[in-house]
Amino acid sequence: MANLRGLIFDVDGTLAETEELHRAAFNQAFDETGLGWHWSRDTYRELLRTTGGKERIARYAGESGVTVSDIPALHRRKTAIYGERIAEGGIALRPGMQNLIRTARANGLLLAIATTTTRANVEALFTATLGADALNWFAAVCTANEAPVKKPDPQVYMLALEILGLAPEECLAFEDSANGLKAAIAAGIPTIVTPSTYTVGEDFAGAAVVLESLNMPASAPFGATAPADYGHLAALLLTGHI
Ligand code: XBP
Ligand code: MG
Repeated sequence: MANLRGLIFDVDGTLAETEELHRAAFNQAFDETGLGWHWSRDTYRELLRTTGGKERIARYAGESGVTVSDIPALHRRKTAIYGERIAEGGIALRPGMQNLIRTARANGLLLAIATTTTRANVEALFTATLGADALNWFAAVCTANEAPVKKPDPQVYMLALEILGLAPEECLAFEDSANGLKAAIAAGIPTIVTPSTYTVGEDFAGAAVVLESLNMPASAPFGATAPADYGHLAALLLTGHI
């Protein structure tokens, strides 16, 4: 891959395995509001095909024949619960992610976030993992707040490219889901997929590469020759396979 200048990251499932916390937050919000809904893992796996929490609630309400009077308020409560649970700790970035972000930054690559989740959730995750300041390392932080049309629509990726001022072929996207991959591909961005617990087995046709995880030591230099033990990603990047 020539002229790599930017890395664009999805959040849920890619930076961290957050979906079980999202599911717990949805369920607690449903309890508190007396809806009596409980989303099991199997139900949630199916519901994840609908990206965005508000959209997911609306779909489930529709399929259940229930009218929810104020979905935005219910979703705000879910977001508050999620933030509290993230702040409790216990969530780490996926293997290799910290090193990739730090190494890319040290080597002058631009960083961006392109996610369908709510901005407050991204801030909570960064504060609990890389530190509150780390979001400032990202030249573009594009979330549901800035790009309301959710993946697989490419809106959020197009916005990230616009803010970065880069062409899609100068970037790599990191995704965990088929919907996310479709969005990145539609924006023209080569995409590395690391499937997450909820997305294993989805169709990742069109990905530049599918890796079980990223696993790269902090010392791996972009732009230099990669010793074999620098890990999958660095090796693929530096040997021109992606
Ligand atoms: C994953 C999602 C999100 C979360 C819930 O987004 O679909 O909707 O499940 O977040 P991504 P909200 O992988 O693009 O980060 O409730 O804030 O919508
Ligand atoms: Mg994701």
